[in-house]
Amino acid sequence: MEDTYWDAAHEALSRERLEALQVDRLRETVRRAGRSPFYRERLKGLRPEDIRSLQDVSHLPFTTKQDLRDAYPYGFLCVDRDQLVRLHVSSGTTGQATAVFYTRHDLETWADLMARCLYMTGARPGDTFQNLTGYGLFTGGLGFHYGAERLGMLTIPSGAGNSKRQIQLMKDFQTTVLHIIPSYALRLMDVMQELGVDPKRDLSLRIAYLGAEPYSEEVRSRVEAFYGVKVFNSYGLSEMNGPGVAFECQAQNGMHIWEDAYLVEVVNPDTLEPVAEGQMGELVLTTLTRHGMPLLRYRTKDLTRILPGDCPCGRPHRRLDRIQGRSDDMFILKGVNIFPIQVEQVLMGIPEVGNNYRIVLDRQDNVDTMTVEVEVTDRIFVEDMRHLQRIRNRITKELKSELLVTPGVTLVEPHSLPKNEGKAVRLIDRRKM
Ligand code: ADP
Ligand code: K
Ligand code: ZN
Repeated sequence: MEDTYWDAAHEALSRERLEALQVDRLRETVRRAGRSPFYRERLKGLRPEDIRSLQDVSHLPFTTKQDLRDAYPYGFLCVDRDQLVRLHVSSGTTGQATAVFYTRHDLETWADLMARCLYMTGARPGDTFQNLTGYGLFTGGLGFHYGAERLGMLTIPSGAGNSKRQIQLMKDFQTTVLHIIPSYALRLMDVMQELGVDPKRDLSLRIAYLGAEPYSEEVRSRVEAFYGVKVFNSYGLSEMNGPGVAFECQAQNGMHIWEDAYLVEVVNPDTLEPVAEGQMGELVLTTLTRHGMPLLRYRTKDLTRILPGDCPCGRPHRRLDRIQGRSDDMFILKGVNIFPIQVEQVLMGIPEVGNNYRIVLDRQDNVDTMTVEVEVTDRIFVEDMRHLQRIRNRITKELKSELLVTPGVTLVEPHSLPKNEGKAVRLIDRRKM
């Protein structure tokens, strides 16, 4: 028991006790939220005592990213300014930034949630943890950092980039656990191959946490096979602290969302009504333990579903399926709805495909076109035209059967597509330019 759980009181309780705790915490959250200018206005008339069951969450207002922008910077604050010890600003992948504030209590509970995630995957004191994500305003850096220290791992705050030094650090300190965003994990793979480093032979890695952007099961397989690690999916967003919202356990089958800290809803993004159990929809989250800036029914725009059934690990916290993307990532081509992740899934399942690709949308003579630019692996002779033609045909055929439209496919040499610091830019939409 002690060895299985970081926080048995919150990880190993019954579903009934968990839900009772949620109701208490929801009531307390409504009380706290009512102190902010934003919710004082939105909650008018609704009293904390009106929350008697989990169903009563339906009486609460939704909160959107736009609400956070409009109330920037302090409109959501529920405590005096002197109670705050940290702020993060969302990286603003899709528009103007928003701020999130933390009290000391909020940082403590966040670090504890993170430690819980890492411990669940088998990380222990004695492990060396290398954090290869950006520090600074991106919550992935400091979020994992404090969780790893809380657990008691030797923590290397190496940050993103500088791949040669990363590899050197892994060697010198026998790094066993990594946190890395998926696109960088793929890129670092190329660098290691160029340098003749074989992680299974030369390094001591055993666990890698991948998250912060959508990636497919095929990328997980590639990373696991190359680095010789188990990959655990990690989900979070700045508005909900950052990482540590949902995390995979050793069953590696969906991410337990910590329901003692977050109240989960999955809704139809058009009607905002709850979807049927197990159906895909927009994830909506309410913070249950936050003091500085509680958020009620925050619309994440992330599309996922609750996986049906219990997890073999026995935790009562329900599991989220892999995030398919944000509703704003979806694009429409010739009337067909497409998520970039569908393209990735096809590409990464084909062995001759390298570790980088991008999708270019354009408009020619008023017709929308889609071209997928694909790096081939080092192992392909780029002079072998017939082989290349076969690969191209296979990619085209598999994409067509997945997407139901036929994209153009351009094969390019290894390492020739632009690389990004931070999250990958996989979709270039020139139709509106
Ligand atoms: P920004 O919104 O500016 O990108 P965040 O760092 O808060 O800043 O990003 C959170 C978002 O990242 C989530 O809402 C989700 O879209 C994406 N994300 C985080 N973790 C994952 C994951 N494991 N799989 C897919 N997408 C993820
Ligand atoms: K992110
Ligand atoms: Zn589990």
